[in-house]
Amino acid sequence: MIVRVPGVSFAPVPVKLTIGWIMYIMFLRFVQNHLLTAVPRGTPSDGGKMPSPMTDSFLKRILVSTTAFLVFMILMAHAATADAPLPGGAPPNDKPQASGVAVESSACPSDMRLIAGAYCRKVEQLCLHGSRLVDTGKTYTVAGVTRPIVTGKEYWCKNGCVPEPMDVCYEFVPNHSPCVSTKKVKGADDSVTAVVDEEPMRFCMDTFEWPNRVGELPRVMVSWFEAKKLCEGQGKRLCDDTEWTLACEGPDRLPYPYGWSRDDTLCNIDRQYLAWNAKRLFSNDPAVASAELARLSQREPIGQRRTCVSPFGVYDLTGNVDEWTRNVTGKDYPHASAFKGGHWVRGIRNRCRPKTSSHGPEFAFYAEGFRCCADAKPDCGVE
Ligand SMILES: [Ca+2]
Repeated sequence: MIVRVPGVSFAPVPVKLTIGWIMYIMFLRFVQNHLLTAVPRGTPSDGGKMPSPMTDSFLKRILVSTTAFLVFMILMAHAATADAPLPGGAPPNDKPQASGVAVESSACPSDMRLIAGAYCRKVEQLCLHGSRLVDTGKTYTVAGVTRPIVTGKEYWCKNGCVPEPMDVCYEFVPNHSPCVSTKKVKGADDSVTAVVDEEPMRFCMDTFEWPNRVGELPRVMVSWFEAKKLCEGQGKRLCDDTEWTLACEGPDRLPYPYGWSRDDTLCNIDRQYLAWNAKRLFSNDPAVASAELARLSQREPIGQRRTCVSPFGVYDLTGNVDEWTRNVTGKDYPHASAFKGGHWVRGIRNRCRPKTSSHGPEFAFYAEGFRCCADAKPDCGVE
């Protein structure tokens, strides 16, 4: 990890070189105009005694030139090293956050991120390859190689989460996620025009899964009702599924928070399914239930995986634990509750767009958790 000191920025190397040269030339000019000309020279009035070239003026020129050269070399050395990575370099998978997106703001509490942007109702994302492919009959050319464009029908964990080949897209057409027109506007002349359906949003989201404290395990076995109550106890609320999507995909509407291709090294996803025992998991004996939960759990402590971060700086949105949201896009049908992001088991959604709304708000399970959102403070023009 490269440590940056807040408030301190370093100019690019070419700028530093230019500054170094300018300072060097200015320094020489200064020496020439003020120091060297001030050196007393011998005149006939002083008896015609000229200073020796090896003593006064000449030695001072040598001294000044050497000093200026050393200053120049110091500046060049700084230019060459200021942007170099720290010894050892960045650790594997330590992906920097997307640039140009404000992730810290006085509009939100310190443990939340500001999410500000436009949520698109429907996007077009084309899957290049995944499991259970459906050929669209179209082709796509990358680096001179033409390949068929296929789409993947999304499958979620079925039949009691029996592991089976899931329909997962591993690679999307990069940089292709246009907002598709879904709304029609009727004109004065009764003409109908399709318009892009975008909704501006500005809100705060917990940086991590609940309890949003680094080092602790994210909470599971919590119903939608309980999650809602816990958020409200902190003056927050559950996130809408639309808010969750925007926080995950960022302004570029990425399929995954980290990019266009699925990567099981960046987030806690695609781990092996373990058969669960209902009697033990829901036992009235807390010790038995706790032991079964511990056996099943493959969740990671909060803040451990620095690579699973969205363009807005929110962590572990896809994977680790599935997250309760308000089912806004489904207009509370069939339930007011919806899961977003998927959990650690192989083949689960783990993308920004899909949701699961088939579980009612009483549902609580071993890989299901939540995080909270809140309204942002008014924008005063300073963030
Ligand atoms: Ca998650």
